[in-house]
Parts: sequence; C-alpha cells; structure tokens
Amino acid sequence: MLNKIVIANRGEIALRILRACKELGIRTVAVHSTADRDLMHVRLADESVCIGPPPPAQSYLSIPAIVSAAEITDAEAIHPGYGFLAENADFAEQVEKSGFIFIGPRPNSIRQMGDKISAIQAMKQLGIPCVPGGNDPIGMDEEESIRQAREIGYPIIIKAAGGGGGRGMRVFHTESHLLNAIAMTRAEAKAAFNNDKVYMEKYLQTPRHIEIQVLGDGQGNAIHLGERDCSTQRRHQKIIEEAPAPGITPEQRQAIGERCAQACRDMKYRGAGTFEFLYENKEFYFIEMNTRIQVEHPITEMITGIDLVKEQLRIADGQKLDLNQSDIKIHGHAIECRINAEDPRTFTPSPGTISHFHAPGGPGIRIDSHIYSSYKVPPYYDSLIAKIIAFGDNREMALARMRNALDETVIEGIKTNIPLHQLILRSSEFQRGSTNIHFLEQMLNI
Ligand code: MV4
Repeated sequence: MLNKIVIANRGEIALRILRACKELGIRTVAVHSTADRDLMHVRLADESVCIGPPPPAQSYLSIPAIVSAAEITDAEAIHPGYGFLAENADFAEQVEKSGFIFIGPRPNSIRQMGDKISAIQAMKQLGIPCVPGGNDPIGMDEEESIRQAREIGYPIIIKAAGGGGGRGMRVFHTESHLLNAIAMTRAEAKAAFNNDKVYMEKYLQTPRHIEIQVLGDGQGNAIHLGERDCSTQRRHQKIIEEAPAPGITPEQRQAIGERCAQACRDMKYRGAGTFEFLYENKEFYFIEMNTRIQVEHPITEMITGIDLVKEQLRIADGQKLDLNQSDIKIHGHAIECRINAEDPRTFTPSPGTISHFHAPGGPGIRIDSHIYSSYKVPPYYDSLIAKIIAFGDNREMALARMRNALDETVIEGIKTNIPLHQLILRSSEFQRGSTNIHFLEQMLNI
C-alpha cells in the first residue's frame, strides 16, 4: 500500500481523506494556507506544511507549492480531493512528471473530459446516450449553424467546450437569436476559459440531474455504483442529493450503469468518476463526466457499503479492482444535505466563529464535517461546513431521519442554510420525489 500521501485540499474532504488513510495505515501530510492552521485534519495529520497565504491562487491552487510539499516530506502520492486542482490535467501531469502518484485519473482522461466536446465525442463512440446535437464545435459558417439548429429543433442551448458546471451557457427559443447567442457565448468563453469553442444541443426544459458513480482501476476493470439524483440545486450549486434516484427502476439502473461501466472498461479509465446525465421522459442524456471524487459521494457509500475514498487509494497503489459488478448491491436510501455557512434567505456567505456546535446523531446519521465549537470559518473558501447524510431502509425513513437530524443540529455564531433544508424537507413536492432541476428556484420563486 502507499506509504505516505499529501492531502491537497481543506475542510471536510481533507478530513474524509485523512480518515481513509488512517484506516489503511497510510501516513498523511496536510498542506494548508495560513488561514487554515486550525483545521481539524491539520491537527490529526502526521505532518503538516503551510503552503502559502489565504488566497487559493497562492496556496491550494499553487502547483509548485503542493509538489514541493510532497518533495520535502518524501510523500509518495497526492490526493487532490474535489475543487481546486482536482480536475486540472496540467497539475496531474506535473505530479506524475515529478515522480509522484496522482490519486485520480490519468492526465489525458482529465484533459479529454475537461473539453466538453471531446467528452461527448468519446461517449458517443462508447455507446453512451447523449443530448441531440453537441458532437462538434460550431464553425464560422452561419448557414451551417442555422441548418444544424433546424435539424436539432428549438429550444437550443449553446455551451462552451471549456465550460461545465453551468458556466458559459445560453438558451434561446427561436432562430432569430441563434447567431447572436453563438457570438456572445463564444466571446464569453474566450474571456473566461481562453477557449472559444462552443457547441449546440437541444435544450431540455424540465430534466432531472442524475449521475452514475463509477470506479475503474486503469487496467480495464470497472464497475458502476448506481445513481444519485442531484436535481435540488440553486445557480448550479447542489444543496441536496439522494441515492437511489426516486422512480428509477433496477432495470433502468442496470442498463445505464452497465453502459457507463463498459465505457470505463473500454477507456481503461482509472479512478473514481461520475457520468452526469439529464433525465427527461424516462431517457438519460449524457452531458459531462467528472473525473474526481464528488462532494456527494457519501450517499453512494451508504447504499452500497463501499468506501469510495479507500478504493481511490487502492487504485492509485496499482491494485486491481477487488470488486465485481455482482458485488455491488443497492440497499436502502440515502440523502445528503449540504450545510453552508450562509444566510438561508439571501445566500450571502456567513463566515466567522462557531461559538457552539452540537452534531445530530442516532441510527442512520452520518456527519462529514471539519467544524467544532470555537472553529473560525474563514471567508476565503467555499461555504460548505458540514454534510449531513441520512440513511434508511426506504426514502421515507431517510427523510424522517434527516428532518430529525436537521432539528437536532446546533450551529451558533454564524448563519447556516439549515432553515432552508428544513423547509425543503417538509415541502410536499420534495416529499413526493422526482423534482426537476428547477424545483428549488421555483420554490423560492426567483
Ligand atoms: C443542459 C440543460 C438543458 N438542456 N443541457 C447546467 C450545468 C451543466 N452541467 C449543464 N447544465 C445544463 N445543461 C441541455 N441540453 C440544463 C442544464 C441545467 C442544469 C443541469 C443540471 C443541474 C442543474 C441545472 C440547472 C440549470 C440548467
């Protein structure tokens, strides 16, 4: 097994990775900014290295600082977590060129999936269902764009190849807006991603966001671990996820999951990954692939009993996947609420000192969080401070346990979005299941 790794992240995911390392007997190096000396995982790690000042560009996004930390501590590998450098192909490449193991996919897989057009082209080849349109960059030939749009049919969405996660998109309903939408999206994409490639897709009006978790060992073995429904979001920030997705039958799960697993076998995909789909009228349409461990991975762990971070570490160590598809059984239902340090009404960040913290508990409750009483939430980073995960034999039990857990939780000194979660969990629409991506914004009527 790996000897020692650098955890190149902060907050709850850094602690999550540290816990997995300790279970596997892997020594840990925490790297942190000057604002993060008091993080839980920094105290618990075998070693820690301060890598720079609070702004991410000078610490958690600094490739030389992180590679140097691995060098001076004689670590073997680097786990990027999510966000920051997790899907930066140049980082993965530099880690490997410097003689370390990147705990994640091969740099070229990250690069391929980072370009949304090349991701779609690859998936089409591999038999993954995609949204109509989308398979090549829109050129400068205006007549050709008009022709392609008529073939797809309106409404249409223009997306930036370098975008993803909701950045660089434009929707329109008639041909009169087509050329302007292309030009505008292209200009924005050039400025934001230094990549002016854009593509068009049929715009699906009321889809759900359903994603499939996969694991591949880079040696041609791969499995899927079922799906998650991540439709409850605001401005592309997920706030509640659940697994399995309400209303998805075992047959549907097996069909789409097996296609994703087979695609990973064909690509010899290495590491944890997620195929993101839009789901509408009982059909799945691929939109993007994430090449990282995701925030919402715990709900998949709860319904499968598989520790995804430990699997990432074993794969990085070069071990063959010790799981077959037939080992993966879905049991019960899990839901995750992302607790953010923010105003529940205005969504403005609410950093500051947590004067008092009391965690919820009881059967089926898991808390992934780095916070403690007297912890100071810094203003420089993502506002996620805790994930409450509720598991039950069925959806109703998981929801009941989550409502209790939210009611039990005490976080004083800062504002959190717990009141928003309590509202959502008690809404009849949410309780019925199968709400689409517009549910939360409609509920808040914004
Ligand atoms: C779409 C779409 C409708 N039709 N593509 C937004 C994030 C990025 N991952 C893709 N996104 C969308 N792509 C087509 N062809 C609607 C969205 C979308 C969305 C998708 C998932 C979760 C939340 C969303 C919120 C708004 C729009």
